[in-house]
Amino acid sequence: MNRNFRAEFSARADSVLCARRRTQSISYYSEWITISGILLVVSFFFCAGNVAAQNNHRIEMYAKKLLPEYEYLAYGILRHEVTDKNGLTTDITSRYTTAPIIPGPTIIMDEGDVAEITLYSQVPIPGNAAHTDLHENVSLHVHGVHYDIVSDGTLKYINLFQDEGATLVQSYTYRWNAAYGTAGTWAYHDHNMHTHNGAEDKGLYGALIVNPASKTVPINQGGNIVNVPLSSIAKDYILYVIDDAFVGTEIDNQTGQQTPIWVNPALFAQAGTNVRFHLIAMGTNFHQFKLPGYSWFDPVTRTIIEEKVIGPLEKHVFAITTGANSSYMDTSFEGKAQNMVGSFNVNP
Ligand SMILES: [Cu+2]
Repeated sequence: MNRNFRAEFSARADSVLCARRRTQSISYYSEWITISGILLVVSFFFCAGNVAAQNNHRIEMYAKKLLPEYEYLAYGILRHEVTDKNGLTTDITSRYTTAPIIPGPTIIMDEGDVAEITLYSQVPIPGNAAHTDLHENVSLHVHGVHYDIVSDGTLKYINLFQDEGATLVQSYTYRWNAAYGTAGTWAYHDHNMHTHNGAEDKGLYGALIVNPASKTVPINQGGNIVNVPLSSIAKDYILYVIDDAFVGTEIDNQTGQQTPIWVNPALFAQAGTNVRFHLIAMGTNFHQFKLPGYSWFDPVTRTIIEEKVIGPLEKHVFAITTGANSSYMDTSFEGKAQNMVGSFNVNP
């Protein structure tokens, strides 16, 4: 209800603004053909950009045990439909594997999009004597984007309002607003299961990518920072950096297909293409990330770097143009001790 209102409101606001700009430019037309022509073109592009940006996502997810015999828990996707501003709906469920995965499914939105996500609990698995509490909560708590208090995904103990999670007998629906200014890569995770901080450490975590409305990505090209089109990013690698390993998902942007690649995965790319890394740290350790032979743009210091220290709950997103084979690694004392390294294979 609230979401529909907001979507409709902003759709109207956009069309009013766009109409006003066009009227303005048309009134100039009689006097200065050139100026009005420029204004018309500019306003058309501005409006066209707004029209393209705002999508409505309807997502159904579940949480369950990764495998019946494991203690690990994981999120999976049941359905993901996207309706654009023209009312055209696309079902993109087939981009995901149907099995539960760690990290959980990567949810990709554009800056300006809204999402409605219904979570179902399949934890505990019926018949498993170890966990049979029908009231056990599992939730989605997200960072970075906007939401109302009912979509915090925490327990009443924390939010002082209500338990915001799914149980075995009841689903829960969250609304996320990837408002302008929220572009970035963000964590989502459970906040309710077993403890008041959730079962994140058992595998209930995933990533949300909010792609910028500018549709560009900064990249280091021979020491210069160049903004390349987002559409030129051939692959996205999600690498959760946990205390003793990298845990990953690979996204092929030509098909949108998401493939779980698990622990310290081998990454593959074609030479001369642009790829983007999304590192999200979880746990308590500090990590020193390196990809020898490569340097990249650091959005925080706005300099070109070749290593990055990532602490608990921090994230680091960067894009590179692929050249030679390499390995990504955590070169901190702890990272070396745990052999936190994976190959980066570039096919010529
Ligand atoms: Cu969190």
